[in-house]
Amino acid sequence: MCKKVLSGFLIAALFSGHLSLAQKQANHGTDSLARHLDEVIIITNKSAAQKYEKPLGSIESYLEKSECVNMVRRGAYAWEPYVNGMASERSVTTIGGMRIYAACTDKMDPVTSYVEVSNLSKAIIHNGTSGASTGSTIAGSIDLQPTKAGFGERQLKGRGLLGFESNNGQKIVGGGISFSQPKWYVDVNTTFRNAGDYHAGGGQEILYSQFTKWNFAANAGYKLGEHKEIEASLIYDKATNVGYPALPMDVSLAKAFIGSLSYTQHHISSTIHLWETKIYHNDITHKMDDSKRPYVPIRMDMPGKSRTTGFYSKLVGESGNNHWISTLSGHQNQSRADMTMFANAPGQKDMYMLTWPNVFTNYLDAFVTDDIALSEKFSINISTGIAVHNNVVKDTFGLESLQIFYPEMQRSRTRVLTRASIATQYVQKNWAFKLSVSYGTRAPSVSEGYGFYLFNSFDGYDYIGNPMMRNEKSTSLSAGVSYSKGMLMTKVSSSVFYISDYIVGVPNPQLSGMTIGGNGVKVYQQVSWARIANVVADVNLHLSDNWQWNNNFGYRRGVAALIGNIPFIQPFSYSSDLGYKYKSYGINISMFGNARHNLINPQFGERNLPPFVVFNLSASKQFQIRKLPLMAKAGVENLADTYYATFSDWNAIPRMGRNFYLNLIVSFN
Ligand SMILES: [Cu+2]
Repeated sequence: MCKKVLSGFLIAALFSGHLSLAQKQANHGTDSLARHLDEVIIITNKSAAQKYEKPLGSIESYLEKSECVNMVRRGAYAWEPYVNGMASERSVTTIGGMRIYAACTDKMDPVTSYVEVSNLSKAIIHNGTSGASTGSTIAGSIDLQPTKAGFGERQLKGRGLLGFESNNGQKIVGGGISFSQPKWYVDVNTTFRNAGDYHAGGGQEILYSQFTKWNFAANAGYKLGEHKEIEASLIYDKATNVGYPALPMDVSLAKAFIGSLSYTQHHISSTIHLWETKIYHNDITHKMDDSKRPYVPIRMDMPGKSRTTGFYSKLVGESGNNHWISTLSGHQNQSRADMTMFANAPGQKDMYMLTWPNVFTNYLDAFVTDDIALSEKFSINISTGIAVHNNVVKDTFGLESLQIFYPEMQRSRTRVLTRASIATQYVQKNWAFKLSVSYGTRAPSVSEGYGFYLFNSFDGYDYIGNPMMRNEKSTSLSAGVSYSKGMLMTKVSSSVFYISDYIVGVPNPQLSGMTIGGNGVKVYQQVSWARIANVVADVNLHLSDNWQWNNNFGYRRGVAALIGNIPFIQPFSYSSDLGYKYKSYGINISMFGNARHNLINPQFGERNLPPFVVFNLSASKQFQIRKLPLMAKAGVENLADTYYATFSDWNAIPRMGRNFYLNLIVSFN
């Protein structure tokens, strides 16, 4: 049945003309096939020609434009990336190749929440396991690449940012300065955001949706020799008073320190072009807070902590028609979270639980990828990786608590994770075809393996981890075809993931819940299979030098044994964007919409959602003020002030209503 729907959709997508808000950027910078298979989202565009983007939008709003990423929202801040319809446990997100583990048991702080658009140059999204150099994965990986000044001509550059949004009174202030020399460089940048509650379409105030975020980043590099350099980087990010309207708790503090030191050597030999080694450390602090909520059944304190120390060492080379990259990487993470429930009545005892029992993850990974150009038109990419993954429950009280459910559980568990993929690409005149098969495995996450009574406010269950689970495995097939001629550029691609030993929470009626008013307890189990299919299509028309019309369509379908429909799966969605530019002016009108969300799973708290469509409008102008270039962009989002919620909105909290914004970027060289 699914097949029929998909092929019907493919035909419909090929021959109709809807539109896209998204500006997709294929990476044409290299002839390597692996690069062709990636999706690259440009974040800091130095030419400021970002006519389709809100330049000072959040990093989440940039990622949301990717065809394989959906963002699950629990409020106005820190959205969770779902790659190919799968939750963040099934993908790997890195910042400059660094592994970071979130510190919140309720997913309030995905890795993407600790960076700012001003310190990122681009996001590289790998589909499935091809190109997954950063670790074993099922769904794919996202690598956020930091901006840095780099070595070069002696030059001092600066940038100032100013933004305002009417709907939630968001104020954005930032700036950066960089200095380059042939032998060294240094740059710093900072961004501050402060927002109040937002208002849904129609004017309803969404209480507890405020946030304050301060981000600081710095990079420095020094050339030890003509082809040898060392670089250091630092990101400090601090969010305070963050409301999560879809959850019963807020966050008083989410803080990250992310630092690295790297050594790079170029032109080592005729076959080895580059050797790069990085060591890194990051420290994440997370404090949840319910003190702002007027009524809660019981007051709770739930702090979490995550620390990761790691390295990677990468060799890039070429021999004959082979372009290869080999990566050795490793890290150690420590995740700990606890919960204190304060007694309501005097004389009662407070209750204390370790929700993440000080779990250490030790991980060592080897990965090789090779692009082979078999002819001018035909190329093949082969990649394979193997990792050793070990978990140790350091806290004895936590271990004993879990052993009540799993008496045979050991303190330490080691597993081997493998992955491999083969991809081919054939280019003929205006056509390009690609086909890939990949296999990937993953270990259960800290929550899935060792979580202890983690409340999920969507389905109302307390979740208990299961340390006895096997690896989750996935085989995926993906195919794509693109055609471009004259003003037309069109692309259709599809992927299907067959997952075995799929990890999911299953109700256990024998256990009683901890959360007052909850529905009971779910224990993580493995069901025999799950299938997720994705189809995306683009139809882009370069109508003239002044006019560009982009259209994008997407559809996913996910089903698993025992549970039926997988939650948070995107229904048919479409977007369209018509842009006009003339000299230093730009105007843009865009729309996006979803069909009815009715392939839902009520057991996971999902509800039927009506279809919607929203419209946006923007205008930009490049000024020159005393020789300083100033980019101004003003716009309105959700023009008709439509009230709507999408499949990816936790507890179906409505999205933002009409919002006017103004972004100003001034630069000097
Ligand atoms: Cu949290």
